[in-house]
Amino acid sequence: MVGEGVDRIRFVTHNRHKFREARTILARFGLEVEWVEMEYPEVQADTLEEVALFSARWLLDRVDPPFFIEDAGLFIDALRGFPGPYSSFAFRTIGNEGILKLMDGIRDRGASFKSVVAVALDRDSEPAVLVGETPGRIAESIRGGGWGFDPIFEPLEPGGLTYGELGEDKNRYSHRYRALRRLGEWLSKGRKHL
Ligand code: ITT
Repeated sequence: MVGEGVDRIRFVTHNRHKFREARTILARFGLEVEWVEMEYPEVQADTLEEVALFSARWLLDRVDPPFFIEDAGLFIDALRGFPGPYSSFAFRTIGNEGILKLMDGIRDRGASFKSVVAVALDRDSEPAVLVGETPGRIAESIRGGGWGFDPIFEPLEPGGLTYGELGEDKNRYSHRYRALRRLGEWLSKGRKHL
């Protein structure tokens, strides 16, 4: 069955934090991850799924499968899902301080972090899409280290700590963990577990 027996897979990303997290998470499933540090075109679309699928199809002609890419986004309830698919732009422009300013005086701090992984196992089939989502809230202030939005996002579980404060434990609760767990289970046990 396609997918069974894969024990090594490429991750195409220019983000070394993402690569490190993916390597740690997928090692638990006996999968070795090879980093392909490469930029690729990203379409501007309303969903992360569309963005990830477009990029994976483009990469199929340029990178040897099996490989995956990942597109992530922070969706803030009170801002009607903003920045969502525009998270990269929002981080580069207004940053964590800007997000906290937008949330000034807003009591509903609900948010979720979403990860969409597009996996290409061979050249002849359409890439598969796996989604992971972690519900949480936007902290009142910047707390902890990490990268990106880590210091302002508090996952509901384990509660009270930002991704930045969780350190390595982020990889037990994160959106990336939830999406990649599905990839790990699939590749170690076969397509029926998708
Ligand atoms: P790629 O090369 O894989 O596309 P990227 O850095 O462009 O990497 P994304 O578009 O997936 O990453 O992420 C959108 C934004 O969300 C970006 O600014 C990231 O810094 C941030 N982000 C994504 N995952 C995160 C995480 O686990 N913790 C904190 N911030 C994260």
